[in-house]
Amino acid sequence: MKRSLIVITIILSLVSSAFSQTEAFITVDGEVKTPLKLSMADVRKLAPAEVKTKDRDGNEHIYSGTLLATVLASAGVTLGKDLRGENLVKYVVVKAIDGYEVLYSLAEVDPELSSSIVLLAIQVDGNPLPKGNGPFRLVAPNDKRPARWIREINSIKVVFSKN
Ligand SMILES: Nc1nc2c(c(=O)[nH]1)N[C@H]1C(S)=C(S)[C@@H](COP(=O)(O)O)O[C@H]1N2
Ligand SMILES: [Mo]
Repeated sequence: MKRSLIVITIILSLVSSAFSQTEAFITVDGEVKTPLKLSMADVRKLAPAEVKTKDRDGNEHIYSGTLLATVLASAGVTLGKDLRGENLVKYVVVKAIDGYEVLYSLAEVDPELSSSIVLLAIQVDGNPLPKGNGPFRLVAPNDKRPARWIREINSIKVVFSKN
C-alpha cells in the first residue's frame, strides 16, 4: 500500500471512532433465572408502557419505555403468582454510571401486587432521553420526590434479603 493511502486510512478510522458512540447496556443479574445484558434494541422489544406525569420542571411529560417489572420478568424473576412467601423479601438495586443507586422492593414494582408504577423510560414526549438523563432512566410517579428516578442506569440486581 502507498504511504498516502495508509495515512488516509488511519485518518478515516480516527474520525469514525471519534463519532461512534459507545453503546449503552443494562446488566440484569442476581436472583434471576437468566442474567441479561440489554441494549436499547432489546428494551424496545419488550411490552411498551408509558406514564404521563409531572417532573421537576412542574410540566406534564409522557415518559415511555417498558415497566421495570417487564424487564425483570424477561430475566425470569419471581413475579405475579410466584411473588409470595419468602420471595416477598426480595429487592431490586438499580445503579447508574455516576455510582448513584436506588432500591425498590420487588413487591412494589410488581403491577399484579402494587398499584405503583415503576417505568424503565427510554423516551420523553416521543424523543430519546437527553444526554445525562438517558439512555435509560426510571420514572416512578407514585414517589412524591423524584429521588429514585435514577438516570443513566447501567445495572439492575435482584437481591434476596435472607442471604
Ligand atoms: N444517576 C443519578 N440519578 C439521579 C440522581 C443522581 O445523582 N444520579 N439524583 C436523583 C435525585 S435526588 C433527583 S431529585 C432527581 C432529579 O431529576 P432531574 O435531574 O431530572 O430533575 O434525579 C434522581 N436521579
Ligand atoms: Mo433529589
